[in-house]
Order: sequence, then structure tokens, then C-alpha cells
Amino acid sequence: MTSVSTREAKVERTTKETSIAVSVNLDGTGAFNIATGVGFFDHMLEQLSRHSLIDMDIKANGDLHIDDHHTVEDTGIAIGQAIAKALGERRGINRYASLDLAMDETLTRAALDVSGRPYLVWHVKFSAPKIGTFDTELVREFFHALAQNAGITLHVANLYGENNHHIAETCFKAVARTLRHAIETDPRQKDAIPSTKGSLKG
Ligand SMILES: [Mn+2]
Repeated sequence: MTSVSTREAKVERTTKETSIAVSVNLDGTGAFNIATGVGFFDHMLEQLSRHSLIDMDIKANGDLHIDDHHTVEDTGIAIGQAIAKALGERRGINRYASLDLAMDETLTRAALDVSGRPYLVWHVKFSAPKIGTFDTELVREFFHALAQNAGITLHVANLYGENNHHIAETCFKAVARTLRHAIETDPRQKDAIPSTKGSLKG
């Protein structure tokens, strides 16, 4: 079993489209070293690390001459795989968390279950196809890849907001903050798997 004090993992994933290396420490301080070649995406991943308190080392070399799609999706896959690996049996975790996260005029809700069962419910609409050079539709692609590969049930809903940068950023911050709580140790059941089935491996 994975001990609570060593919830760390490394994933390296190479395809013809991308080459990605991700290291995570679930019990970190939110320290990050992130370089994907996509500036806005780096800014978002830094929020994910900082507010989840998961230390993240992420290096991605993708086919950015095509567009950002493969790099964003495959980075989501690798982060998800690393989180799943680091969680091990998912023993002792809070499992559930939800939060409404405010940023200026924007409010976004995230709710998640670190269930072992991948699912994404996505109620977020952007009013423009781009934030700078970044395709706004890739925000959903990232979280879909993350949920599928981390084995989490993830709901994200933007309740209101005007600015697309804020809408994207609140998605990352809200997921980060809920992830932090959901994977933290529940002091009342430190060694138990929080399921009547006795398993959170899907
Ligand atoms: Mn920002």
C-alpha cells in the first residue's frame, strides 16, 4: 500500500505528438516548475499546483506548430495518471469536496469525488473562442483528460462571469482547492478506504 507520507509519483509519456514528464507530490506546498510551451496553460497549471498544494514538475514538448490541443490534452492525461499513481489505494482521504470560488465578477463551482470512477460534468461557456492565443475549448479538454486519468468524478459549473480569463482561471482554482481537500487525510479514518465497497479503484 502507498503510505500517506510518500504520496509521490512520476509519469513519462511519449507519443508522436507529445513528450511529457510529470512529477507530483500530493503532500507538498504548492511548489511548481512548469514549462509546456503554452504561456496561458502554464499560468493555469501554476494555479492548479499552488492552490491544491500538490508540488508539480511538468515538462511538455508538443507539436505546437499544429496547435495547443495535443499538448494540453496529453499534459492532462499525464497529470491525471501521476495523481492516480500517487493516490495508490486512496486510503484515508476525505474523498469528497466542493467549493464556490469567486474571482472579481466571476463565480465558479467545482465538486468532486475521488471515486476511482472517471466522469466529467462541464457547465462552462466562454463568450470568445480565444484567450490571447489560447483556445478556450481546451479548458474542457484538459479537465476531461484529468478526470479520466486521475479516476475522479468532477463537476465544474460557471455560475456567472464576464471575463474569459477569469472564467478559465476560476475553473483551475476551484478544482485545485477542492482537490486539495478531497485528497487530504481525514483524521477520523486515516487508514480506511472511504467506501462501503472497500475499494476506490473503479
Ligand atoms: Mn490570471
